[in-house]
This record gives sequence, C-alpha cells and structure tokens, in this order.
Amino acid sequence: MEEILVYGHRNPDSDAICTSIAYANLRNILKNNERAVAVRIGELNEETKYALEYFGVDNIPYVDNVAGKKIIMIDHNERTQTANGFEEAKVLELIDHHRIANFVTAEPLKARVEPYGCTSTIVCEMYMEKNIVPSKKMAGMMLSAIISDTLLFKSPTCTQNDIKACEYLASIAEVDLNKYGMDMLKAGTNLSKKTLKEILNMDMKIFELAKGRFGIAQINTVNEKEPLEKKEEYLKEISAMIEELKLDGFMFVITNILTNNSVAIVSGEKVDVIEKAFSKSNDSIIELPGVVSRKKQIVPPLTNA
Ligand SMILES: [Mn+2]
Repeated sequence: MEEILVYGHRNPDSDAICTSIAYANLRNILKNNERAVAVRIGELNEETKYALEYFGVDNIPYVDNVAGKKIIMIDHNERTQTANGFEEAKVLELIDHHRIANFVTAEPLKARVEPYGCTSTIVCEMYMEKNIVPSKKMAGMMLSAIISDTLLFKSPTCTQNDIKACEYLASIAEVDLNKYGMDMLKAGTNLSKKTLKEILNMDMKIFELAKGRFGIAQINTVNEKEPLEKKEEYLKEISAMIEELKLDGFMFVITNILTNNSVAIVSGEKVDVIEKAFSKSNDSIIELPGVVSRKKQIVPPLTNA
C-alpha cells in the first residue's frame, strides 16, 4: 500500500505532532487505498511527551528526508521550516494556520488554511464535516494541540472556533480542560534536562524578512528569572547560532504562562530592526508586556519594521 507522510514543522511543538497524528488517523478512516503515516522531523518536547503519555498514544517515527515521498504538510509552509528533500517530494496537501511565505510547489495541491489559533481546530472541523467522531485518543491529541497553541485560550490568536472545538474534544476525551491544560503546559516548562543550545532550538523558527534572516526562539516558563540569570551564556550560544545559520538577528522570547507576558533576549547585526519593531533593548533585553504569540505579536511588527 502506498505510504503518505504527514508531518509538521522542524523543532516540532504539540500542534505539529498531535495534529499530524490526528489527521493521519482521519485520512486512514476515509481512504483505504493508501496509508497515511504521521512522522516527525525533530525531537518531541516535554509538553508533547506529556500529552502522548497521558492519552496512551505512541511516539511517531523520525524522518530525516522526504525526497521521493508523497507528503502532507501540517502547521507550516515556509521552506526554512520544512523537511530536507522537500523539493523532490510530492505535496498532496497543506493544512496550516500560518502566513504563507516562500511556499512553491511543482504541482497543484489541496490546501486548507484558516486563521485559527491551531491547526487541530481545522482538522477537528474536517472530522465533523465527514461526520466522524474522533476516538478518545485522537480527541486528546487535538485538544492538547489547541491548548498548546492558544496557551489555554489566552493567546490573541485564539478564535471562537478553537474554543468550540476544544470543548467538544474535551467532552469526548473526558478531561477537565483547565486542570489538564495547566498540567500539560507546566510539563513543557521543565527544561532541567536540556542544555542551553537545546533550549534555544526547542521552538526556533527562521523567518526570511525584507530586512534579513531572523531567528525567533520561544519557550514557556513559570519563572522568567531563571533563564534571565543565564543571559550571558545564552548570548554566547545565540552568537554561535547566528554565525552557523547566517542570521541577521535573533530573538529568544521567554513567555510566562501564568502572567502572559514575555521578555526577549536579543542579539545580531540587525538588532535595530527588532528595536524598531518593539522597543529599545536594555542590556540585550526587551520587555514584551502582554505578548505571548510569535505569529501574531512578534512576526508582524518585525515584518513591518
Ligand atoms: Mn500551530
């Protein structure tokens, strides 16, 4: 049987992983002449591990290169965020909730893009359109992705569709959204086993903007003082990444999931562009009060700057 790889972006988060699992499941329920296989192109973070363990879902295989494969892209479309060998793959479908940028395919494709808070909300609606009730496990995957991307509905990216889908999924999965959501988000703030370099790469995306190539990494925390105490060490690692990835600027955004404020450690030749987008840095630090969403509150001002 022909295999179709379903995968989310590099440095995968819960949306990239859990939505790939839920969508591969839906494809397999609907079609039987091909087999959709959810795969990942990076390591699971602690939050996603928590979600998979809680709902008893197996980890998915790691794939290094998608050349020659049929693929379905989830939760991303930018070239810098997708798999190696993308140019030699056949893109069947795209399901996403990000801006469209640097996305070129050789052939026509099916695309479903909505300005929702999470890709799983789109996939949940696809289940509903086909009159398929997701299993408890799949409902658990989708609601975990929605909680993660919307920070339990607190992100400005969150829409009524996300809340409605998440509440519907919680009724199937039989979880208390607030209790499970906080436990899952907190699991993601556990960085004790990680090196600084790993922390910076956990959720780092590269954006090609008019003014240059910017790396934006984001972590969730319940106490931003801890990472800020290691600022000088982080700046050293960031310099190495700027060199290695040929970046013009870098923002390391530390988001407090209890207060919903962020603070960023910034660096690079074009730090002035970052300052123009937000505010002057003080000793490589920019305060970002009320900012929790990279997609809606960081990338657009940086693009405009
Ligand atoms: Mn997402």
